Parts: sequence; C-alpha cells; structure tokens
Amino acid sequence: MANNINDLTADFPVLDQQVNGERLAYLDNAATAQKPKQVVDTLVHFYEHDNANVHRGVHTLAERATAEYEEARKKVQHFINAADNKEIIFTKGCTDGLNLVASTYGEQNIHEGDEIVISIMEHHSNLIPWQQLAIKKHAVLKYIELTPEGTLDMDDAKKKITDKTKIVAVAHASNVLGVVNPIKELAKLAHEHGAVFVGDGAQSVPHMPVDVQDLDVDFYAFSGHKMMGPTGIGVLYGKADLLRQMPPYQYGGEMISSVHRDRTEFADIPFKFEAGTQSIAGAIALGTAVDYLEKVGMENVVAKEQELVDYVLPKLEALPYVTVYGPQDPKKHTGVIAFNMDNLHPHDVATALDAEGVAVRAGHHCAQPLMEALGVSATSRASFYFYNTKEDADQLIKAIKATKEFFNGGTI
Ligand code: 7TS
Repeated sequence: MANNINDLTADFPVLDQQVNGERLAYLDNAATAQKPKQVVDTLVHFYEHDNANVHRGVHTLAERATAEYEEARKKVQHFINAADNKEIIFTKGCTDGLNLVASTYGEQNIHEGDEIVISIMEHHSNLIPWQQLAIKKHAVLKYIELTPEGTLDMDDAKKKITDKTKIVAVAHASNVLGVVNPIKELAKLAHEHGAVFVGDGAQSVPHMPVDVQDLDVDFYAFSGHKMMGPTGIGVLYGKADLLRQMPPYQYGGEMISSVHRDRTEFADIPFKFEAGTQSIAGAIALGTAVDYLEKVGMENVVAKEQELVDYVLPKLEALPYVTVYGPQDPKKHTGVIAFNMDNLHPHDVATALDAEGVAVRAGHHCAQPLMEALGVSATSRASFYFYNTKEDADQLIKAIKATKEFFNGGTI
C-alpha cells in the first residue's frame, strides 16, 4: 500500500487519467468511491483461484471460499465494533438493509396509530421504506426538521419522539448537507420512549470511526461500494436479540435449518437473513477494503477530509455567486458539499465542470423532501474522500470560475 496519504495514486490507477483533455478530479465519492487495486486484486484472485459457493460444499474450494467469506464478516464486525459476528448480515447494499428492517421488524412491530420518526434530510432509501410501511399499517410518519443553520433540530427531535414512537430512523451523516447527526443521542431518546433506533451509515462508515456498541444503535445499514468495496455488497448490523425475534426477509436456500412439506425451521442469524447465493467475492473484497481503511487509519481519514474541507469550503463560500447548503463552518461540515451557482441549472454546472475534468453530481441526490425544505429542486454536489488532494480542490474552484465566465448571464 502507498504510505503517503497525500499521494495514493499508485493504489488508485483510475484516478490517474485525463477526461476531456483535463486531469481528472473525482469529486463524486458520496455516490460511489473508487477502488484501490488491492480490492480489485482480491476479486481477481478469488475468481482465479478460490471461486465456489459457500456453506454447502465439502470440497477444498468451497471450504476456502467459505472461510474467506466468514473472515470478511469478522473484519466488518471488528471495523464497526459489533459484539458478535452473527450480528453482521451481508446485504446488497444500504438500501437493501433498510428495506430488510422495514419489511421484517417494521412489519412485525408497527400497528395502527404507531409513530415512526425520521428526518427531513433522509436519502429516499431511509424514507420510502418507512413511508410505505406507515401507509400500509395506518401508522404516522413524522419528520425531524432542520435548524436555520442546516443541522438536525434536536429540540424538534425531542418533541417528535414520544411514547407513541416505535421506530426512529436517521442518517448518521447527510449525503447533501454535509452534517453528522448526533445519533447516539437520538438512539438514547428512542430507547427512553421504548422505540428502536435505525442508523443509515452509508455516508459515515466510509469516513469516520463507527462503534455500534458505543452508539447503542439497534440496526445500522451501509454499502460496500461507498467505502471502496465492490457494488452489490452491503452490511446490516442488528442487535442479536432483535434479529433473532424477526421473521426472515426472503425465503430460499442457505437460510434454513430444515424444511418439511408443511413447515420450515429457519437457520440462526446471520444466515436466516442471507437467502440464496450472496455476493461472495463482493463480501471478501469488502473485507480487503476494510483492511485498507484500517491501514490508513480512520482517524487519518477524518483528519485528511477535514483538511480538505478547511481548504475548499471558505474558497467556495467566498464566491458571491455560489450558495453552499448546510453549515458554513468547515468544522461542522463533512466532505460532502452541495452548492448552487446563481442563475445556472445544476445539471449545466455539472456538465461544465466535467468539461474541466471535475466529476461532481447534480440533481436531487435522492432527497426530494430535503430539496423542498431547502427551497430548491436540485443542487450540484462535490464530495471528497481521503485520497483527494488540494489539487482536486483547486481544480474545482478554477472550474467553477470558468463556468461562471462561460455562461455569463446564466442558463435559467
Ligand atoms: N443512504 C444515504 C445517506 C446515501 O447517501 C445513499 C446513497 C444510500 C442510503 C443508498 O445507498 P445504496 O448504496 O444502497 O444506493 N447515496 C447516493 C448519493 O448521494 N449519490 O448517489 C448515491
């Protein structure tokens, strides 16, 4: 592994290229992160040497594949400090994990008149499953609103979470506002009222140390691909006693202990929730991504991203035609920076930035109720990861200035 956090290009060949004749500045990490060659090598090695299905064969390759798959589960367990590796369920991704909780725990425990509390800054993946559950069960869905600064309004949270609340589901870090939410406090509030807390860790696990026991979350979902693992693999953490009480999510192979003509005994966790053939290579390569992050050190990831935000955010805010969403103080802002340019449509901005080699996302970021609360229909968004550099930040600022000049009077 490259040992200089400021120059990791040797590990990320994809970053070392030109697009549209310009150096690539990849600033779309909130959508998906790039993969170090160690992760790609793990995939290639698995398929070239060890490929077999897990938990069913006795032959050598099957045993090897099973051992690697279960080793990956332990790596994830230690990475988020879960008490037991049985509490780590491999899923397709964060969306899949959140749907699992809504369809099983939610289906079993939400009844007419119950309340589910989420926040207005949720990604659709942590909104629609609860909204649809509430509709189906004649339950009530409540939203915790924002402070004027663009952080979660904890006074509002205290009003919305009551003894009627059965589930509180909130993102640990926003994919738009660049804020980290006090989910330890929210989990405590939920528990005081007899509710469970579901954390959406899609934008936090890749970027900061996460300790699920310290946070005392009941469920916590995240995606492999945003933390440099492959697509198609994710993790749902759940407290063992809750997971054991829940019905299965899907039925099929792998998840049973015995099947009879008229009944089935299900396997213990985590297998009860892993029906069918999982992304075996994906899980193993996610384990390599975890190894990589541990070698870098999550404290160093945090420090490097903070350094980049301290550098770029004031430069962005100093441009009179740019509006940045979320807190203006770099110390309160993660590497996710949503912004708009006066009189320019975000899609035009993203296209113009791409012409300068800068990859950002434009749109509603799967957070339409949040867009409505902010009074916009879309934004552009630059999102940094620890492998980004000040050169990337400079290129972003330069490209925004060039875009302003190019469109001059605006496009809307
Ligand atoms: N939750 C949050 C907070 C997210 O940012 C995302 C993906 C998800 C859940 C869903 O993750 P998935 O891997 O299951 O799709 N966010 C983004 C984004 O901001 N741009 O593209 C995907």
